[in-house]
Amino acid sequence: MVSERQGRPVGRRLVLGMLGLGAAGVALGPPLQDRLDAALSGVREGDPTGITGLLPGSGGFRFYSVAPSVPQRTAADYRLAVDGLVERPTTYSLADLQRLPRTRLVKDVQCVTGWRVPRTPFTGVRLSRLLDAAGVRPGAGAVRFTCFDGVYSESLTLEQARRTDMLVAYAMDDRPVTHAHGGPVRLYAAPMYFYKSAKWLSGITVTDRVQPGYWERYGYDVDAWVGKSNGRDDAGID
Ligand SMILES: Nc1nc2c(c(=O)[nH]1)N[C@H]1C(S)=C(S)[C@@H](COP(=O)(O)O)O[C@H]1N2
Ligand SMILES: [Mo]
Repeated sequence: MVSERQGRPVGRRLVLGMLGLGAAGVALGPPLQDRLDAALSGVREGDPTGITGLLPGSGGFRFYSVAPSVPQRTAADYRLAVDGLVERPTTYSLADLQRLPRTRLVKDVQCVTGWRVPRTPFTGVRLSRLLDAAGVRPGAGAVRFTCFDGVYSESLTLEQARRTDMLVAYAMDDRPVTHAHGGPVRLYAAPMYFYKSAKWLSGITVTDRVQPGYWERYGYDVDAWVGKSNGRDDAGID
């Protein structure tokens, strides 16, 4: 279905990760197994990080979801909770987020499997601002992201999360983030492979240490720096 002409071979460590995926599936029982099978149908198309589709007019983006269906959240009913090891747990509406100082970044989006979309603007609030507003408590070391698809999760170290190029984004391509792209609000972890950019973001929880995210349990690097991780340093990614 999806042509992989621009794809690159899946790296050795990713293949090892996929083997782990099969073994984990056996141990975890049928419902998850179904989802893993669905995800693995993506692998057969050369892409291990989810179900992919290339929609007409998608501008080169693929749409990924490890969940079979995802509820819609409107601008009116969307909520983002910031909690965990913080002084002031806070819940934001979309309007609350949009009232905060905004940051627009324009960089290439890059999936770990090799596809890339050049110069894609994302606009939102710096993650560091939300962390500072909540007041991170001593002893915290990481941030965990949860999603209203009920399945996906991601994580960053606190140091990574405080970088100025980590956004809680409500616009992509200078338009509201669409449902297919994880709207109304998704994470945009600009310096990392796109699997870090959790879609349908519903929770930001400050934790003591990193809890590996969805794909990271199956072999992906937690520290997903573009060009420096997932065994692809010498794979020719430019
Ligand atoms: N909630 C959620 N976030 C997710 C994923 C997912 O399956 N579920 N897939 C990740 C992967 S592997 C990629 S490449 C990007 C894809 O974003 P897009 O669908 O907007 O292209 O989202 C990331 N965030
Ligand atoms: Mo991905």
